[in-house]
Amino acid sequence: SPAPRELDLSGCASEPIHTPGAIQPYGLLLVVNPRDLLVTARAIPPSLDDLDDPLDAPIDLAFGGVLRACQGTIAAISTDQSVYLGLFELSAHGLFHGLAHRHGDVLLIELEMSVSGEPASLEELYPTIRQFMLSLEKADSVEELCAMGAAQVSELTGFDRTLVYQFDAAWNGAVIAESRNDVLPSYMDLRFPESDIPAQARELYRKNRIRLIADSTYERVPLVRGPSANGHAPTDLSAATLRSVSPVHLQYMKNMGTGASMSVSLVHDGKLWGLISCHNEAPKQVPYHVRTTCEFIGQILALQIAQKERGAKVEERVSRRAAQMHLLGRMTGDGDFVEALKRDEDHLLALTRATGAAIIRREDCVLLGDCPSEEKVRELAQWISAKKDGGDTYDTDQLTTVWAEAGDIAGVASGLLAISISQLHDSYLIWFRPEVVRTVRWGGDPRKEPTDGTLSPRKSFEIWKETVRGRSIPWDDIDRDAAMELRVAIVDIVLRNAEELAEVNE
Ligand code: BLA
Repeated sequence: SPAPRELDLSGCASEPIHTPGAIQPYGLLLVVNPRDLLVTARAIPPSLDDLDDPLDAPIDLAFGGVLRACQGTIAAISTDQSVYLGLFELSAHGLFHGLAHRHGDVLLIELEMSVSGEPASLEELYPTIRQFMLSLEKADSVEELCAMGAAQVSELTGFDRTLVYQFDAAWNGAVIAESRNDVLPSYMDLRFPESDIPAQARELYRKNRIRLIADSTYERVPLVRGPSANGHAPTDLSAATLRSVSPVHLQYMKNMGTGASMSVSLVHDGKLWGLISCHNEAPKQVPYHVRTTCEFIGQILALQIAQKERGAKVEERVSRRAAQMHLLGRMTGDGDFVEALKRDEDHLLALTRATGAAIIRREDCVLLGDCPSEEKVRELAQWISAKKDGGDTYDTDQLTTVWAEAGDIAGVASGLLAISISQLHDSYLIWFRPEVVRTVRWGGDPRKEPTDGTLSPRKSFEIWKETVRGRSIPWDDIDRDAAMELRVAIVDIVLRNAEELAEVNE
């Protein structure tokens, strides 16, 4: 299919990639009726076309009866189950891995070409898995875990570049770890828009945890149906290893100079967290047992990531609490809380992970770190006062879309988190966060990418920048809780000071 010249991304998520009606040519596929075990459709690549056509025959007769011995196993497969059938010899074509998947009323049987010199069994790879599990205990952070995962998959497979790709809350992604040789450029730290891996692809990858595109220039092998499949719905190839992939994605691969790619899903709590994504300049077929090992490594990694993230959240709350303690210490030691906060800018910003803060109290307007101008901040305080409807806090991660007067302050103040600090006057403490794009650098080497605006990582990066324009990193519950706790302390101190003052005046 031709390269899309203009990037109309609206259709991306509606391509039915689970029913491509074709396979990749590194094996063959039979579609079988689970009730009578008749072959209702088949896809056989030209390299294997001297084999007898099994269409509309019982599978025990296919290819000289190689599948006869496992007929019972095949018949017993329950729905949504995948089973490894073993190795099968197809006349002069050598050994093939047999895989069977049952989905609803359809059985898929794949015979995938083996690779010369490949590991003979999963047991052979077990020591590697064990070693990997042990080494993960030494990782201190999610990034370190991912770097170890990338290194391990790279060592097992020999891909030119192996990276870990993490999704954010809006399904944009970032490369957070990488292991590579010098054949392909580095993608470390690069950001990509949601549309690069559209929703239906993410949903498929959540369920089917690994996929291999062995040669991005392959000729798709059409699925041919016999008369018994006439009028049936298109065959769902979600579970098939050989599923032919989206032509849009194949174009993307060609544009970025990759001849082969493999990706392993990182899923936890039923959610796609990210991918281990591997690229090779030349075509590359990863042997079945090596792929299964990578899939296992992906599962171990995802579990460890989940555990680290939970730990990191606890640590984050502790560090906010420490900042809060510093601020409280100062405020109780100082007669005026504004003066106290002014003198501890670092902790005030660390409290909510902000880059700027403003305190507005009647005539006072104190600006700390990166803030809009005083005039703008005063206007903003008035807008917040009208906006928050009696609540004590207000926050947004896209000020320019909610406040028409925001003008050109998005750079320093795309995000704001405000607390009201007086019951009587419009007094506020407002924290600011900058536009996300400011916090990110483009680290890629554009040499190998087309400059005509067609699909490529560089183009994607441009699209990503558009999707996050005017947005900051969103505020989370840890930020909000820290802000609210400071508010309680301030109101308390102000109240106490007022009472003391009243006593003095009596
Ligand atoms: C699939 N897109 C993918 C996959 C990746 C990416 C990793 C999974 C398939 C694979 O393993 O190769 C994206 N690859 C990346 C990114 C990097 C990378 C971000 O190396 C960066 C390091 N893709 C587009 C656009 C569309 C699109 C604009 O860029 C929409 C029209 C579609 N991508 C698309 C589709 C799939 C896909 C449809 C699914 C392919 C399939 O499984 O059939």
